[in-house]
Amino acid sequence: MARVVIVSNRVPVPTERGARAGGLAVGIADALKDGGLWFGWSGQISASARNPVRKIEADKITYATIDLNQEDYDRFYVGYANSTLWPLLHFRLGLIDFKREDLDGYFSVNRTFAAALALELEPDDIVWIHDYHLIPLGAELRRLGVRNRLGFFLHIPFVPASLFSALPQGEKLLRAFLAYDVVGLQTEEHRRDFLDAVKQVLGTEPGADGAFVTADGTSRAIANPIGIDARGFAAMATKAERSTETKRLLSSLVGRDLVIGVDRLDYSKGLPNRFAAFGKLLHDHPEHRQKVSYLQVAAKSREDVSEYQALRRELDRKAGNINGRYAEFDWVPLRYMTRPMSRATLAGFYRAAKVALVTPLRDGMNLVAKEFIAAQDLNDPGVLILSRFAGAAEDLSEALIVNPYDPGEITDAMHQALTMPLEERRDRMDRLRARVFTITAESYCRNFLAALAA
Ligand code: ADQ
Repeated sequence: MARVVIVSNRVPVPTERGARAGGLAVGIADALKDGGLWFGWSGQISASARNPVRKIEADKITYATIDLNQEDYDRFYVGYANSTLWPLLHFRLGLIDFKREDLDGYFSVNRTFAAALALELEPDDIVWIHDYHLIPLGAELRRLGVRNRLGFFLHIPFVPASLFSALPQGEKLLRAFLAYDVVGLQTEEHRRDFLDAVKQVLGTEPGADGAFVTADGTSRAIANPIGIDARGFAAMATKAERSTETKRLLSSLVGRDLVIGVDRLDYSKGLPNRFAAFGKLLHDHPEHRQKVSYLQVAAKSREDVSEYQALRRELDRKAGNINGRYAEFDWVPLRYMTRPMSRATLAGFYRAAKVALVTPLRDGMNLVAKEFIAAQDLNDPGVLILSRFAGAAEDLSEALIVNPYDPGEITDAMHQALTMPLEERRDRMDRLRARVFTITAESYCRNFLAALAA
């Protein structure tokens, strides 16, 4: 069987496994269950950057990483990837901070990755590249003569062609997708928008099956939603029910209902609107005062990007306002933390929660929604409130679906969830679980690799 090579910006080298927030690593690890190579940035910034590949072997997997230098990091990662592509592909044109030197840095780091990776490849390897940091990597590998099967998966949304056309030199980026044999997107909507952009910007007419002819052959765009290891997560949640952390949380609630939110601290996640919705719940429905506690875990992320610093100040202020207005000496309505938590601790907290708030303004998929579902106890399950703009909503229609741009909708859904009869909660959760246990990390990896091998 051909060796699988995974490429992602960050590599979860075993020593730091589980240490950081981010769904990508957990979802794609399954592709390497029979061993293989995982290649990418070490997460280190070193002066002598672009130094040779460093390798660590563990569980039949070779982890191969390279460092970036400060300038690479600023232009490629902070600049183009996170200050141009991330806001663009989350429909936030106003937050784009485009610089030509960032674009150059982005392509240059992709060339460096390609040069280092090409030396590691064997002729039969199947290469699967992940996410928006590395879109041009396939084309750079082809330029070096690499003939292997090359696949790419975009973890974040794609935008309609009219939005995409705002990207300076967008044609150059879009053309880079054509080097791949398979381009994977999270949902049918993202796939349609991608094919539409290919057609409008490049004038290449895709076939009904998502195939389009390129200079090097044929590419195909597929929708392949990512999932989680639902069984594993459910088992972790059941075990965590008896953990010290869950016990401490429950005793601090003294019988109150728990509303939970878990996100990276990111403007795509819709946190200010969520806080506003909770404030409105306490205002409009005084019967919930002192009866619920909302725990928001918002792990700090991309602190070098100024937009994230501004968001953090905004949330600090909003959390202070809510607590200042509604807290009692023995009740804090909003518990807001920016420290990350271990997955096991979170699993226990999801199981303890009556309501989960997953209300991004845009999200490729959103794995927190799926983790919350997998963690529930069917005897007394919680209720998921889910934004219609999360990729997960395409499949999880039995959640309470809201438009997060209207905090009032989130408020109404919270009230409905907090007062929902057990029978209805069970019925909804039963159906949601069927989806989450069918579309898993395993099925996601299997489907993509099958499409790539075909
Ligand atoms: P993210 O934007 O990081 O991922 P998400 O899908 O929710 O978003 O994955 C987050 C992962 O990190 C989950 O496994 C979650 O448990 C963990 N996590 C989140 N917040 C945490 C916190 N505060 N503390 C500890 N752990 C935390 C991107 C895309 C998503 C897409 C994934 C995978 O933006 O849309 O679902 O990739 O494709």
